[in-house]
Amino acid sequence: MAPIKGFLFDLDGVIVDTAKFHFKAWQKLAAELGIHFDEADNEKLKGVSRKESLEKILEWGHTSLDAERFEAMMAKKNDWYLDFVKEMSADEALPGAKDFLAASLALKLRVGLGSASKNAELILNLLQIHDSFECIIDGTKITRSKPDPQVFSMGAEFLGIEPQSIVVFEDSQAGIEAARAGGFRSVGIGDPKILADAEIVISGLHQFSPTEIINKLNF
Ligand code: B16
Ligand code: MG
Repeated sequence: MAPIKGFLFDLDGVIVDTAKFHFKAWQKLAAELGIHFDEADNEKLKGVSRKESLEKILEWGHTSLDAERFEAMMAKKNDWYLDFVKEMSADEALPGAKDFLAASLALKLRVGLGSASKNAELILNLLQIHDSFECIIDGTKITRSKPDPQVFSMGAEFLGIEPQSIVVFEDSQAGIEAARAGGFRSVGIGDPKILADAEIVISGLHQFSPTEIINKLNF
């Protein structure tokens, strides 16, 4: 087995719970469009880009929008989302996330971010952990969404490490699929039933240290 040299972290659901803000904003938008939108629908949008999320919501509502209205609705959702995000304080990182990042860096592991979000840099700055990441591959840099492995492959390229030596930490099914498709090691964060394709599934970054994760993957 190749030695593990780096970690690539997803943002929403791994480092911070911004899914609750995405949910509130999409629900408000869906209501305005007369479309039902619940927590189960929101689950299907995890790791999915903003554009594809709106496409799915419109599909579920059996409706469509012209290009101009589509853009306006995406902008509206993002404004509402950012209103929630801007209220976040630096201590809103998920339990254990900051310590896990610090411990990874102390072990001299290479650390990067692989997120579908176009707001990733802003969120990392708000949480005061921007500097923990050697590379930030986000929604502003990619052309293909998860489950395409592009976001993680770009991270691996930037770090100069082979995918089989990098562990991807992901909370979404699409993200785990992307990690596997790109040849990465994978750790799912959340429900083992939803993340059945991950090599191991943990409840959060508070549960194990980086060394314990590496030992589990090498076992
Ligand atoms: P934005 P991740 C993803 O973040 C979210 O899980 C997904 O729900 C969201 O639609 C997507 O980012 C795009 O976010 O509207 O901020 O560009 O899990 O890939 O970190
Ligand atoms: Mg996520």
